[in-house]
Formats: sequence, C-alpha cells, structure tokens
Amino acid sequence: QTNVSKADLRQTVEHLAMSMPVTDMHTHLYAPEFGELLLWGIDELLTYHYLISESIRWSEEEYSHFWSMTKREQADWIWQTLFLDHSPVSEATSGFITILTRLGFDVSSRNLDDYRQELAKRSVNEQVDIVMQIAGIDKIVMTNDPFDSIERSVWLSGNGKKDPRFYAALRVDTLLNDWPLAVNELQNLGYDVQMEWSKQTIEETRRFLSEWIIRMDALYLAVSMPGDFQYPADDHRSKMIDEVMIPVCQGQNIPFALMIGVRRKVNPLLGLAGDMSMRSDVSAVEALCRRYPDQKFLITMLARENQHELTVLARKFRNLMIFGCWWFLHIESIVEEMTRFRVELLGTSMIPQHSDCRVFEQLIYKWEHSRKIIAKVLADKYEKLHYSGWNVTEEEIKRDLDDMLNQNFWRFLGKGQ
Ligand code: FIX
Ligand code: ZN
Repeated sequence: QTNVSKADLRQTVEHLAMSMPVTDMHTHLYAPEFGELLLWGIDELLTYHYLISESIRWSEEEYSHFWSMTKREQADWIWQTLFLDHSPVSEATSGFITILTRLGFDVSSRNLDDYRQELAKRSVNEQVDIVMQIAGIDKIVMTNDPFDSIERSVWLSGNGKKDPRFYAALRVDTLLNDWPLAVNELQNLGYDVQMEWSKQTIEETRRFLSEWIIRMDALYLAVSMPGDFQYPADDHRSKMIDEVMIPVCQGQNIPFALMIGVRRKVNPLLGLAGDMSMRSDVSAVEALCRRYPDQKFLITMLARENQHELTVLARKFRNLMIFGCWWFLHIESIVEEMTRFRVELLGTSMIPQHSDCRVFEQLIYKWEHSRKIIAKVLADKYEKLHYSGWNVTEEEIKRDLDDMLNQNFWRFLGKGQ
C-alpha cells in the first residue's frame, strides 16, 4: 500500500486519470469491419456536425451553398473559417488542435495538406490501433441500428462481432419515435406487425428485438427522446416501453438506456447539426425506476437545467445509472460543474463521461479533456480528506478511477470483473 504524500497527490491523480484504460460506453464509432461507416481522418474531423454549426454562423451564403460543396471543400472552408479567420477557442475547434498535436503534427505550420498527406499513408486498421493507444481507450460501445441497411448486412454476414474491442448497443429510436416508419421497416424484414397495437404486433416486435440483441450481443437497448417525453402516458411510447422494451430487456437481462432532452431539426437546413437541447421531465425517469425496480436504466439528459435533479434521483434508485455529459454539455466548464456535483452527491458511483464520438480521432481530445477535469475534481476531494488525516493510497485512487471509467458500467450490466 503506497500512501500518497500531499505534495504528490495532484500529480498522482492526474497521471493515473490520464493513463487509466477507458470503456467508452456510448459512441457513434464502428469497428473497421463496418467499412464506410467508420469515419476517420482530417476531412471527417473538420466536417463534424459540431463544427458545421459553429462555422456556418460566420457565413453569409445560403445554407445550400455549404451542402453543395464536396467533403474536402467543406473541410477546407471550415478550416479557413474557424481556424484561420478566427481562433479555435471553442471546445470542438480546440479539440481538433488537441488531436493534431497528439498525432504528432506540427500545429504551428497550419498546413492542412501536410496533415492530410501524413494520414493518407495509414490504413484504417493502423489508425484505429494508433488512436486507441494514444487515447487510452480499450473498449468502445457503438450505436447499432438494424434498420440501417449497410450496417445490417455487416451483422448478417457475421462480421459485426469480429473485433473484440468493439461492443454493440441496439438503438431503438425508430420503434419509439417513428412508429409508421418502424412498421414499414419491420415488415420489410419479415416481421408480421401492423400500425395498430395488437398482441401479434407486440410479439413480433419483441421477437425482432430479441433476435437482434442476440445477433449483435448488444450490451443494452438505447434511445434518444425529446424533452417532452412523458411516462407513464396514454401514448405509443408508454405502450412500447411497457409491453415491448421492458419485457425484452428483462428476458435478455440488459439495461435500457434513455438519452432524454433532444429537439431534432430545430433548423432543418443544418442537417445533423440542426438539433437542439430541451428541458425534460425527470419524473418520467422516476416513474420508470419505481415501476421496474429489477430493470436497470442508463440515463443521460441534455439540458443543463435537469442535471442536479437527475443526480439526486440517482440517490433514490440503485437501478438508475447516470452517465456522461452529453453533446452541448461536453464542454470544459459544464463537465467540471457536473462532475463536481455528481461526485458530491454520489461519490464515485456514476459514469462521469462518454465520448459520443462520430469520427475516430475524436477519442483523443474528448477523453483527454474529460480525464483532466475528472482528475482535478477528484484531487480536490482527496486533498480535503488528506487535511483531515485520511490518506488515500495509490491503489485506492486507481480503484476509484477504474470504477468511474470502467467498472461502474460493466457491473451495472452484470458483467463486472
Ligand atoms: O442521439 C444521440 O446519440 C446523439 O448523441 C446524436 O444524435 C448527436 O448527433 C451527437 O452526435 C451528439 O454528440
Ligand atoms: Zn450519441
């Protein structure tokens, strides 16, 4: 047992937080087997939807002008606009600089084509290995939708489960949020469902989910919900949750993840970049947790206004695991605020962060920025203990970080080591 002296405490916590391997429990990344679905490289990074919304603010052209450009032209224009004409001080722009630096590029040259040429020498498999190594990520949970035909064919060919670093999460947004489209998709896949809610439709939808959970080895079911999601309610969502999602999750013994508080397409002209956040009703989660004490719920919310109440709710229900600082909350100031009060209310019994990466190299900045903040918050707390005469050991610091960055997730799934 190594007692850490006051002088070394901060440094030790920071060092351990920066080097602890991480399970990234919600991303939009894919294993290399998924081909074109796995996004990586300079042009994908620069055309990330976070950067699209930031850059278009400076443009005086029609929105359609941006979309008429090739990906490379879009990337060049975003680089010019957000990095050269203005300074990259936002989270997403400074994140791109962090990526370049950690990949070993000379950011002072500001020569995008050099960076492009360097990466062009690498294969996707090499880049995945390099990035996971730099970012210190050893397990990545994807977002998987059987209604996506490209993705579906990878699963059906048996290639979806080949890379042991990647895990599946079965996304059920269409079933909950666009039932007419879901009916159409299910029918095309050979499930005997109708728009009308019947015993047959319920059974077939359950069969679809169970079959796909098994095929993907899905760790959990996941959905994103608008802020006006109510539960219980006399609507399609409540019926689908009570009669399909919960029974299937219980049968397969997996959690249900709800990401609540998105308002899609506030500005449709921006595409994926046009979604907004929205305040939500935490009592919907409360009702779910109370009604289904044996069902585990992974919950994150998008509105800053909901965070404290949701954290308090987690004190009341052990079947509720809060996770991540989602999307617009994934900025330094708010990650720090949220991490601090989560630790103050829950200790280390939560999942402080997920990356939500869409482009592979983003793992580097999203985790580097978050790890630093997690280290800072924990170091403050350990330091306070130290003044009271309670000395944490290096092993205990490691244990706490491992809980937050890995084990809380795996134990919640019932798959702890
Ligand atoms: O619903 C989600 O999983 C969101 O994270 C995405 O839809 C969103 O576009 C995103 O990438 C946020 O980080
Ligand atoms: Zn996401």
